[in-house]
Amino acid sequence: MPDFLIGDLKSSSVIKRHPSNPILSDKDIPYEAALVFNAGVCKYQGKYVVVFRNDYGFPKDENGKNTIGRHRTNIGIAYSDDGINWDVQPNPCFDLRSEEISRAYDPRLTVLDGQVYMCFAVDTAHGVRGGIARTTDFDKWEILTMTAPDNRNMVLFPEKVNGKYCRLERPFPVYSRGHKDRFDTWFSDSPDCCYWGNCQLVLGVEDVPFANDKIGPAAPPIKTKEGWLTTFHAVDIDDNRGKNGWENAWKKRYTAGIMLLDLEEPWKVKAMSKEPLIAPEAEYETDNGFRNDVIFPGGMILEDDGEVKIYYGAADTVECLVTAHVDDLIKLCDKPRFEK
Ligand code: BMA
Repeated sequence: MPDFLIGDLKSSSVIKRHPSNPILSDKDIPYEAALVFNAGVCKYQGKYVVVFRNDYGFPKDENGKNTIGRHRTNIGIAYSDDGINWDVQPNPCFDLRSEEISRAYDPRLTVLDGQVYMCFAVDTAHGVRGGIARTTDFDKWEILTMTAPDNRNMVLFPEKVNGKYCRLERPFPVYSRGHKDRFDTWFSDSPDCCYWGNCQLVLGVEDVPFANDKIGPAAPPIKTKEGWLTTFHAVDIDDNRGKNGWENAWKKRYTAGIMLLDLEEPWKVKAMSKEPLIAPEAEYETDNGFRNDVIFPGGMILEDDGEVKIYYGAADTVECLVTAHVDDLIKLCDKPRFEK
């Protein structure tokens, strides 16, 4: 049992769930698909582009229904004119598998200097790694870097800061954090997107009042006058939770938080909200999913009129969208990092 329980959580009143939610699910995919979620989204050459995680090939029960068990993962791609209705391409666009690598997943997209960068997690025989690949056509990908294990949830900033590529990441130390999931959000930068250094702690799990387990980056940051505005995911455990979704006993809840990072020194939290931005409430977030009560943002787009679209995986099963005005999101960030 964690030291303390979090209790009920509500989403902020500044976000609106899109009436078309889920905006992408297995039914939209023209190849084998079961769980379509945790997508990265960007605007590139006049189109919205989504790359999404697709988990498929689950064992079936006697009625042909998917059951929990060994399965596979690939990354699919779709284009859109409005960010809501998607033209899903006939084949997946990224699938890393070898003796060493079992899958790549949880892609996040960033457009930087006219090219598209995709951060992704990789399960390997020797631990979880974070990778960054670059493309201009979503077909040929150049893998630029892979972290040492265990690390994932990497997101790249959309501009270099002081001439360096910048990223947020979530290494997961176990020995030194009491053999528990006490995981935090880190920053590093790089001259070439290959060699990374200047590692700095950004946000500790103890800084987030709605987490009692672990936190990590969510969607790549967007630039505002006030700072880099960015979401993060926060996890709380309650051992009283039991059967939940397909899982026999899923005791975690994933919410999304929001913070503003300094424009020049992006490892510094200028201000943050001490309340969740999105907490699981809608039926597609709380019921009938693979793992219910999971909100996992992977894409954030700032439109010219100030609307922010936040794309998130819901219940590890479908992809959803909330919108908010950028000024309202900035206003939510009203507390210093260390205030309880
Ligand atoms: C994390 C990752 C995410 C997933 C989340 C909730 O550890 O595996 O891909 O959405 O758990 O299951």
